[in-house]
Amino acid sequence: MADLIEIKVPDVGGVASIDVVEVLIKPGDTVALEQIIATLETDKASMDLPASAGGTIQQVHIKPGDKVGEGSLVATVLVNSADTAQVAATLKPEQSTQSPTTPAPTIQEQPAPVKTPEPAKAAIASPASTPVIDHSISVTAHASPSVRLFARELGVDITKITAGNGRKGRILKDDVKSFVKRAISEGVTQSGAGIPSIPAVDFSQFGETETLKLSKIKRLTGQNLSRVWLNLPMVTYHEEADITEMEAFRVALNAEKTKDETKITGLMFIIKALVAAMKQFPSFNASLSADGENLILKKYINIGIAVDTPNGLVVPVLRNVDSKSINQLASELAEKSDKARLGKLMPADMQGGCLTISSLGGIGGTAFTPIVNAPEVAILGVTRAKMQPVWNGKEFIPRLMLPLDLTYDHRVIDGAEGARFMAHIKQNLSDIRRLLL
Ligand code: CAO
Repeated sequence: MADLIEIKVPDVGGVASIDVVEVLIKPGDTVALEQIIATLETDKASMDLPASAGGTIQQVHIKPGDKVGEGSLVATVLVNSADTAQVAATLKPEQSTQSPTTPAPTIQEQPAPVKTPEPAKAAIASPASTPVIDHSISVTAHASPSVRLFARELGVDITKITAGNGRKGRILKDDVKSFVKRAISEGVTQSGAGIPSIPAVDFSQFGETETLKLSKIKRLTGQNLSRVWLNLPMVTYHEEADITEMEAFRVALNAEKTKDETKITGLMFIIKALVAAMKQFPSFNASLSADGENLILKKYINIGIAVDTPNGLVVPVLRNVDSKSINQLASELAEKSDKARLGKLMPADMQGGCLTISSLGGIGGTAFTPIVNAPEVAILGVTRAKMQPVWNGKEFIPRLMLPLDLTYDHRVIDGAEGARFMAHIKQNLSDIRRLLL
């Protein structure tokens, strides 16, 4: 059984002429009771018109630009009369349903009786009432309550949308969608994604200043880091590896080298230990698919190395690291970091990384929290090794301890897995013979 119900403009405080700003339904649409179906506007207020009945829209009687008044027909909707929950509670009893014994005519056979429930009240947003709806929204943003709600749900600060495509610059749902699309394609900037921007300050009022243009690398890195920071739930786990023996071996190896040969730094052993751990824990050599539904496991191992250059940070990638010797890795990194510092890296040199190492060990530090180079799922930070007294069960002995920091994407890596991964790296660095196993 089905009834045709008319949805009409309710009493909006005796205003005779109301502009139709936006119509959100078309014939064939299914609407729920109280779903917003149109936006109306008077000189003083804008309002969302909710459906006073839920069902399938048969006809829409208004269009943007029309003028309507109380009682104007907005739409007719076919309601399953058994479903009383789909008609506004204020529906008068005599208008409600047919006798249950009367077979319901199908639409093809005979037009259904037209019933008019008392329309649900329109949600009105006048400038005065706006702050009550959302304290964070400026009263100057020209948008209906449903568009404001839509913007809030997407985390968009509607005041950042400067001009809408609706009448008199009104912000429409499509304007909010376009704003979000733009923010995504441009990368998340300080003022995007609803995050309050940092206010501009005229520093010259406090003293002399000089303005330097950021390098392209710095600007792009900044955008990428902000995007990662906002998208990834990151955890950083700290560990220390005893590299006393490894360091002695490294020094001995370097002593054998001629002055033209590339010296080996501890980083080469760290790369090797990292690769061994990635083989043991494949979820670290993976990326989440863009929809977040799947983990893409990689069967190759390329490691990105963050290199500090005068123009900013770049990350050249060492390829197929698992099949290269320590000496090969040392020469390749020396070549790539030289190229990086001369600004000669090609885009291909920086693509295809599986995991990144950021080593500040040559500079100093005790710990830091590097940011994952997404879509990779983790990054290994390294700071300066130092001699420390370590308790061996009987006495304190001097050991060279290397601080390690692993930041991981917690959507992919669990805390325990992160800790095991680091334990594996620590064990291999503490006894590099294990890397042969
Ligand atoms: N502890 C103690 N000493 C260390 C060390 C550590 N963890 N790491 C490096 N060193 C020593 C090296 O042995 C070397 O000593 P010698 O000159 O006596 O041989 C010296 O520090 C300089 O090493 P290096 O930095 O030139 O070489 P590397 O292989 O360790 O690192 C590279 C190469 C490219 C990673 C590095 O030069 C670099 O650019 N680091 C900065 C990366 C960065 O900016 N990260 C921050 C990114 S934000 O996340």
